[in-house]
Amino acid sequence: MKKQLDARSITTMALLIAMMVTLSRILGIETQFLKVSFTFIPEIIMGMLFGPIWTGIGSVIADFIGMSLFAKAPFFIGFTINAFLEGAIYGYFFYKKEITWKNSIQSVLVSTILINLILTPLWLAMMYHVPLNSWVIWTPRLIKTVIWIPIQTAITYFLGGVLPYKQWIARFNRAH
Ligand code: FOL
Repeated sequence: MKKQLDARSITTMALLIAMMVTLSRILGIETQFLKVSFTFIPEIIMGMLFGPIWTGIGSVIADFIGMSLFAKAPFFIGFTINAFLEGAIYGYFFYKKEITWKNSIQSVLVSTILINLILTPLWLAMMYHVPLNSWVIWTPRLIKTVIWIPIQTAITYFLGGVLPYKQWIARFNRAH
């Protein structure tokens, strides 16, 4: 029984990682200084099912696979740290939890502030040797942030309505 569950977990992780790679590298928009994608959707699902540590690890694996298959820029470790933290954030807010407006908004605000407004500007300044207050870092980023916060919050909350998380939680309780 335990073995079977592990096999299913690995298969589910692999599928979600493949979705992350596809959404971020093929269906995502990437410029030198900004990325826009729906990668957070499989990350939230992974977060609900597997928790912060495994979602962090899964996101790092997706970053490695995506960079080795579709690199458009040299590898930079800062974005691997982003991947881990972003996965961990969704795991923290959604592991075995119901998705509500409250945790949807919280997860979007924490990831936006920490990842998009603090760490990514630092990584971009380091990677491209531009000053941290440079307009190329902030102008597109602030525009995206204002537009993206309501979009990401609404999609996150909507996911809570379509995903059968009650069945998943019941399954956890039966398995443990
Ligand atoms: N190195 C690694 N390890 N992974 C990458 O995806 C990567 N990508 C680039 C260079 N080195 C990499 C290409 N350049 C953003 C913009 C350009 C860019 C990398 C990142 C960026 O602005 N990212 C997001 C948030 C962070 C994220 O999702 O990782 C953003 O705030 O828009």
